[in-house]
Amino acid sequence: MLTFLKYLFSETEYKPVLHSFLRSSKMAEELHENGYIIADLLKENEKQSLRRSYEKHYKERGNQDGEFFGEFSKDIHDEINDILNALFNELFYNYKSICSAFVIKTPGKSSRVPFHQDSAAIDETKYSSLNLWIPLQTINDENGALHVIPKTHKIFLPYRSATIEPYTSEIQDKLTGYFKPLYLEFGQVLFLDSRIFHYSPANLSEENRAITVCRICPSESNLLAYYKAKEIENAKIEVWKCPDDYLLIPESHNDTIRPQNCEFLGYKEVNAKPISYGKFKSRIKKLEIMLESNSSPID
Ligand SMILES: O=C(O)CCC(=O)C(=O)O
Repeated sequence: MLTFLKYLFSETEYKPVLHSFLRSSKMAEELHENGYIIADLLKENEKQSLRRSYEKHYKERGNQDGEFFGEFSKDIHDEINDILNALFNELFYNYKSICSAFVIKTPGKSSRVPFHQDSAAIDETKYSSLNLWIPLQTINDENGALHVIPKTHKIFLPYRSATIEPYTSEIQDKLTGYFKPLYLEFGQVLFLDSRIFHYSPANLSEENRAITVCRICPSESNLLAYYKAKEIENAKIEVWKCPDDYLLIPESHNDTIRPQNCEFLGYKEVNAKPISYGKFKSRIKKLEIMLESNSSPID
């Protein structure tokens, strides 16, 4: 009964956990505070090797209107991790790299990536994961710069997936004027807590925009997938434990179906309703998040 009442009425305010696997406590604190860091860390030969690897693995799809998609495979993952092995060891300890891939925006309007927070891949009540985002050419206003609202990684529900209504669905239209574009040079490294509110406009340049993306987690965390059945009214969130190479296999790419070849761990009885605009405003005040407007101020 108590659990049921808690489920109906409570709205837990989750707090991000420090990224435990970063060797530099200064970096961990900066990431924890702002949700991202940009750093110059790669040697010229590492940048060029990533670019060559992308060119080798990229397969033209021929969509004239543009597209955003990933080139994923175990081979690509291993090749990227070989190139970045020295960097990973310099930056991380007690970590695992669960998916390294290339993501590509081909020129055209349909390459836009809408406002979202990434799906959760681990238990975020205990751990935080990190994305490295490394552009393989300069990022500018034309080719689809990643846009973020700094510090918004602190406003999240740990249970995020394609089948769970986004926590931000009621507020995102009101936040369009607060995004900051991140302009990176070829081979700079963006450390991203991908709970941060983010989107990227379409690539309207003439060339593909290609990125190396690596997802890093604490070594002791289990790779998880959350699933909510559409066909069941008030369905509970199912928790599935996935093999560590799950994101590298084709089965994982359809995240609108129940996870395949994973172990069912149980249900989460939580209030997974989207955050209201009123609640969002009181949360940012409490967290001292200053939204920097590039259009009209928040009312
Ligand atoms: O690369 C981009 O522009 C957007 C990436 C992104 O939002 C994602 O992969 O979740």
